[in-house]
Amino acid sequence: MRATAPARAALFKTRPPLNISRAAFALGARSYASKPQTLKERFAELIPLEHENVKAIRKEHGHKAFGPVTVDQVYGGMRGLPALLWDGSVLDAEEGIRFRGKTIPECQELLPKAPGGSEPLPEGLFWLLLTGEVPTVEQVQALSADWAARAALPSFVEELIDACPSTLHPMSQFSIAVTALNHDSAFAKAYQDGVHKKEYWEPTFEDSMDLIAKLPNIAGRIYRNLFGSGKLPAIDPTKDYSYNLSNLLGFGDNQAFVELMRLYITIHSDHEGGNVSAHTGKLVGSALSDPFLAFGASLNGLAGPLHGLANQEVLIWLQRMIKQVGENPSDDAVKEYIWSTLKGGQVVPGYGHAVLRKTDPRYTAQREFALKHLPNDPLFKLVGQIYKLVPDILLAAGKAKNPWPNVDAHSGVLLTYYGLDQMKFYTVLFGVSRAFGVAAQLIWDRALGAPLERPKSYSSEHLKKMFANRS
Ligand code: CMX
Repeated sequence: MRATAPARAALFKTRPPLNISRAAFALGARSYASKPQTLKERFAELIPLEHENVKAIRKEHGHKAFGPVTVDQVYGGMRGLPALLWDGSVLDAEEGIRFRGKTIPECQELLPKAPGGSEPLPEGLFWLLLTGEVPTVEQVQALSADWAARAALPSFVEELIDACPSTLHPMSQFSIAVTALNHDSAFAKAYQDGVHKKEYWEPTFEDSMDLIAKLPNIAGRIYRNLFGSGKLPAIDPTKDYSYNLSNLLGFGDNQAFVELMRLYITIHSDHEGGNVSAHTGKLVGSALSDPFLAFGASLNGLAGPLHGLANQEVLIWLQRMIKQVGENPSDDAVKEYIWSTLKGGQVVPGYGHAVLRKTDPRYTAQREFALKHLPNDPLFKLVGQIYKLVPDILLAAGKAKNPWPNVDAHSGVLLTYYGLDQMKFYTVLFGVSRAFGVAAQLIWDRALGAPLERPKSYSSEHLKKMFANRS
C-alpha cells in the first residue's frame, strides 16, 4: 500500500516528524506513544492513504484492459477472469500464496510468536492482512486480549448450537451460529440508525473483531456437544487465540497442538479473493450484509467437498484405503486404489487446484511441521507415499491441470496424530481460519466504499446469437 505525497503530508500534519519514510513513521508512532497503537487506530490512519492510492491507480490504469474474456471462461467457472480486488493476499500459480507480499516461510520468520513458540501468532497475521505491516509483540498481545474480551457468545446462540441434532454436520451448525450473531451486529444497527457511508468501516471493524473473537467458543461448543464431554472451559484472557481455541477443544495442555493451531490458522486464513469462501463473503458483503451474514455465507461455500470439506474427504479416503490395502501398503496397492477412485468417477481429494500449478506451499509447511513433530507417524508416512504416486497417476489420467497436493491433503493427518480424529469437524477449523482473510477484506471494502457486485450473465441462446457471425 503506497501513500501519495499529499496523503502522507495530510497524515503528518497530526504527527511531529517530517520528511521520514512511512515505515520509519510507523515505528516512531509506536515508540513515542505511551500505549502501543491499536489495530483500529492504525487502520484509521491508513484509510485516507489507501483512498489516494486507489484514486491514483484508477486515474493511471482505470481504462486499461487485462485482455479478452472468452466464452469458455463463462462456461468454465470464470477461471482466470480478473474481476475482483483483494488486498490481503495474492496467489501465484507456481509459487503459491503471499500474504501482503510475504511467503509462508517469511511470515513464520517475521510475525511475533508466543513465548517459547516458533510458529507465527494468527493475531499478527490478521494485523498484516489488514495493514500490510508486521506488528510488534505488544500489539499482538493487545489483540489477543481484545479478542479474549469479546469471545463470549449470546446465550441464545449457545442454545441454538445445543439444540442442533448430533446428526447435523458441524459446518451447518457453525454456519447457523455465525449467521445468528447478526442479532447484535454493530453494522446492521448503525445502518438502521442512518450512519454516513464514510463511517461504514467502523462498525464493520467492530463486527469483524467480534466475529473472529467468538469463533473459538462456537467451534469449541460444537466439538464438545458432538464429540467431547464436560463443560467448556472459560477463555483465558492472558493467553493467545490459538491457545484458547485449543483449550476449548480439549487440547490446551498439548503445547505441540497449540503450535499446530497457530500454524494452521495462519496458513488457512486467506488465499486471495476468487476462491469460493472468500469470494462469497465479499459478494454477500457487497450488498451491505453485515460481517456475520457475509461470513455465514462463506462457510456454506467452504462446506463443499471441492473446497474446504476436502480435508474431511482426504481422511475418509485414507481410511478406506487402509481398510482395503492394509497399514503398510506396497506402492502397487496404493496405485491401484488411486486408479479405482478415478475409474469410479471420483476426485482424489486433496489434489489439484483451480489456480496452483505446483505443490501448495501450505502443504509443504504442514509437511515440515510433521517432519519436526511426528516423523515416524504411520499415517504421515502414508501421506508421503501418496505424494510420490498421485501426481503421475493424475498426469496419466490426463484431466487435472494440476496434479500436485493442496492444503487439504495434509491437515487431517496432523490433527489425527494429536487425537482430534473426528474428521467431520476438520472443515470447522478451516472456517475459523478463513474468517481472518474474509474479515480483513470486508473491512477494507467498507472503508473504500466498494460497490455492489453485479457481473453480467448470458443465456446459451444469447451467446449463440451474439457470436453467430463472428469468427
Ligand atoms: N482428482 C481427479 N480429477 C481431478 C482432480 C483430482 N484431484 N483435480 C481435477 N480433476 C479433474 C476435474 O474434475 C476435471 O474433470 P472434468 O473435466 O471431468 O470435469 C478436470 O480434472 C479438469 O479440472 P481442473 O481444471 O484441473 O481443476 P478445476 O479448477 O476444475 O478444479 C479442484 C479444482 C480443486 C476443484 C479439483 O482439482 C478437485 O476436485 N480436487 C479435489 C478436491 C480438493 O482437493 N479440493 C480442495 C481444493 C483446495 C481448497 O479449496 O480447499
